[in-house]
Amino acid sequence: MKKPKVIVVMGSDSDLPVMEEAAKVLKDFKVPCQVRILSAHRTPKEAKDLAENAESRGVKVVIAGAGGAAHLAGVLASQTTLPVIGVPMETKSLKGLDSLLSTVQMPSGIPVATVAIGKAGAKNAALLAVQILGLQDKALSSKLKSHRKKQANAVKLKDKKCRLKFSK
Ligand code: RP5
Repeated sequence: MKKPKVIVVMGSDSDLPVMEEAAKVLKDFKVPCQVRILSAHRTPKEAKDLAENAESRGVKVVIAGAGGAAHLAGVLASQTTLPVIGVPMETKSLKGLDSLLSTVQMPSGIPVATVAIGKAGAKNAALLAVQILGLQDKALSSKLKSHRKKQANAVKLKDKKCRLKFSK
């Protein structure tokens, strides 16, 4: 297995259906990643160790998803100077607003780049990681540019179909 450049961490296996969207995007871009289940509250020591050792292992970006009292991204960010991207999970009781606020409202000095709640956030977290890695990797950056073009072309096609349908 190649050395991971990105670590995708989540607070529970119940976060997996959302966080695997991040892993899928990284796989599509052929970015080696490691996926872990570690909790800021249930396995704090393991979470701390992971963040402390990530940089020396060659990791460049950490993506952390958690729900409810979502402290995982913040706790990891407190133990490393690598960029940490936080993904708030949607929750039953508060629809993810709890996760969003717990992840985004970091005190000054320890940033967490927080993305949207749920699957869109998980995908964007991975794309943001690719953008960060692309600063030092031209091939990856040009893959990202062609991904954007494909995405735009798909929307243009939908627009064309839509115009045709309603012009009849
Ligand atoms: C958080 O608590 C996890 O990230 C998860 O979103 C939430 C609920 O965890 P489970 O009770 O489903 O394990 O730490």
